Amino acid sequence: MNNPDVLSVEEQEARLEKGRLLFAQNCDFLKGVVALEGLPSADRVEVAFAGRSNVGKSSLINALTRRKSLARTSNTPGRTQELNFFTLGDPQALGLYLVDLPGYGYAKVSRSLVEQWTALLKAYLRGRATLRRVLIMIDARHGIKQSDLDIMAMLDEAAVSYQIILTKADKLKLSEKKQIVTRVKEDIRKRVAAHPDVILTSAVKGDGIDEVRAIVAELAGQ
Ligand SMILES: Nc1nc2c(ncn2[C@@H]2O[C@H](COP(=O)(O)OP(=O)(O)OP(=O)(O)O)[C@@H](O)[C@H]2O)c(=O)[nH]1
Ligand SMILES: [Mg+2]
Repeated sequence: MNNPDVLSVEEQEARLEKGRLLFAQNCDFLKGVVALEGLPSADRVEVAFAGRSNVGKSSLINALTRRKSLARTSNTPGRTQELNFFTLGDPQALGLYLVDLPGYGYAKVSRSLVEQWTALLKAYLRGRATLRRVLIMIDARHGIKQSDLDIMAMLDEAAVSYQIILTKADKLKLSEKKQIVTRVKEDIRKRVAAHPDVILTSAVKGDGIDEVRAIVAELAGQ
C-alpha cells in the first residue's frame, strides 16, 4: 500500500488524478438493504463508510461525488437507516460499490431499531468477502469513542482492513488539527487491521476530499 508521506510530488499528483477521474464518473444509488438477504451479489470491490451517528458519513459521500443529496444527511442522529449501496465508475465495467452505513453509538430512534441495525452492520462488516476497506469516520473534535473501539476490535478480529477518517475539520483551529491527527495515529498504532494513515477531512470546506478519492481509487485498482 502506498504511503502518501513518502511519494514524490509527481507520484502524489498521479494518485490524486486517479481519484479525481474515478469520482468524475457516474455514481448512482443502487439500493437500501435492511437484511443480509438483500445484499447485492458480491461481484465487485466495496468500500464502506462507518462511524457513530451524525459523524458525517453521508456528507462525505456527497462531497466525494460532488452531489448535494445523493446520500441523505440530517442533523438528527440516525438519518441513515439502511445499508445504502452506491455504484461508482464505468457502467461498462463493474466499477465498485460505496456503502453508506447506519451510524452506531447513539441515534434518536428506538433502542430495538438500533439493536437491529447494529446486528446487521456487524454481520455485514464481518462477512463480506469483497469489502476491501472500512473507512471509520471519527468526529475530529471528539476523537475515538468506546463504540468506535468496539467496531475496531471486531474488524481486527475478523481481519477486515480499516482506516480512520476524521471529519468536521472546519470546526478546529490549526493547532488542534495537528494534535488530533497525532493522537489518533498513536491510538491505533498497535491495532492489527488499522491502516496507519489518518486523513483529516471537511465535507464543508473540502479538506482531505482529494485524498479520500485517491484512497478509494487505489482500492478499486487492486
Ligand atoms: N461543520 C461540518 N458539519 C458537517 C460536516 N460533515 C457533516 N456535517 C454535519 O453533520 C450532520 C450529520 O451529517 P450526516 O452526513 O447526516 O452524518 P451521518 O454520519 O451520515 O449520520 P447518520 O446517518 O445519522 O449516522 C449534518 O448536520 C451535517 O451537515 C463537516 O465536514 N463540517
Ligand atoms: Mg448518514
